[in-house]
Amino acid sequence: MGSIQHEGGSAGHTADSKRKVIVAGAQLGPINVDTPRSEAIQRMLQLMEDAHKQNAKLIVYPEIAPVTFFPRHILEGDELEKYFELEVDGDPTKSPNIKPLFDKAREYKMDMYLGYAEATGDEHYNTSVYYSGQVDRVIAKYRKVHLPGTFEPYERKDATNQLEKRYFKPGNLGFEAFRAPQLVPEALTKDSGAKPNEVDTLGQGDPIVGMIICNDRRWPEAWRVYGLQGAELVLCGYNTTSWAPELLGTNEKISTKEKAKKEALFHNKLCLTYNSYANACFSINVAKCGSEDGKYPLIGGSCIIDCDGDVVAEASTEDDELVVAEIDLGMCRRGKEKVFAFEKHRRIEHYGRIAQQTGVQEPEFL
Ligand code: CDV
Repeated sequence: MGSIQHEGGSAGHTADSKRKVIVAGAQLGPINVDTPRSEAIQRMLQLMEDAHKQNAKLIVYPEIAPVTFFPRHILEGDELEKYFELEVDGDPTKSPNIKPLFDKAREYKMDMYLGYAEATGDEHYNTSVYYSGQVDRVIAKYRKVHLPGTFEPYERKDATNQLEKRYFKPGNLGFEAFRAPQLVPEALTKDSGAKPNEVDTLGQGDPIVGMIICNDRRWPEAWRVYGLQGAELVLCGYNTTSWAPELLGTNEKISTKEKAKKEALFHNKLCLTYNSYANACFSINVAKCGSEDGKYPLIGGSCIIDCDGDVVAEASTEDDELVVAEIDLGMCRRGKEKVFAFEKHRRIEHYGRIAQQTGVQEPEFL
């Protein structure tokens, strides 16, 4: 089944824009505990081939894409380590399991966001990298900052755990935007003598991109840090369970698995559409979904959102599925220069708490 193309959502075609690019989200269906890694990689390669046939220049995969969402299980030793990719010389393109993805992206000259569990000696992170197939180089790495769930497993034996705090360190690379070389034609570069941040060069360099992972998408702070760097495109892979009462809480509204899933899909779209709008950027958001091991439901809902918050394309299944759209990054200028002209309208003297305080401090009692 093909993905849903939304008519209301505009991929933003301005007649003369040079910032159009075809992009793809490669949603993955369930990957079970006993699914061989090579089989999952084969499925990912198939989606990349399909994206190439549709002239996509960028493909985005889910969080921890090539393996089952293992943080739901209690694991140690080799049983845990087997889910991680050990980087050779700090270079993910040489990491044996995921190397075929970089090789194929190089062949297709396709950029790629790849999420994987990263092992660097003693440290473990929930990581994504941005590889440029245009220039054959890893341009940026991001390590998930907001790790949900618990360190200790839940007491109830059949509860669904989310042990990300146990298995990963919080990301230490911040939210650093980067430019994706040659992703659009005729972008301004240093060689031309042009300088960024001048009125007549804004939004004309190589596309400005940011990466987040799953739970990060619920935190406007992450998006705003990218927005403040002029991000035109935010990339997000996710594994979002829809039924885990210990983790997500429960009430009348979400008393059944069906209702809980509906709410999880609603909150997914709410975060993605609002934050894309409020930072005047496009976003490509990609799920690993369906029922892993036949009993752990993950939502689908992979989608491409434009800088007005409209859904441009959306997955229609909970299986391997490509979501494709041509987007026009030139469209971001309106939001960035009008309603969200940060330099004119933000009032940072009132935002101190955001960066100085973690938890809630309620006012004094009356
Ligand atoms: N992998 C995740 O980060 N999942 C979380 C949980 C809380 C469902 C999410 O925010 O989607």
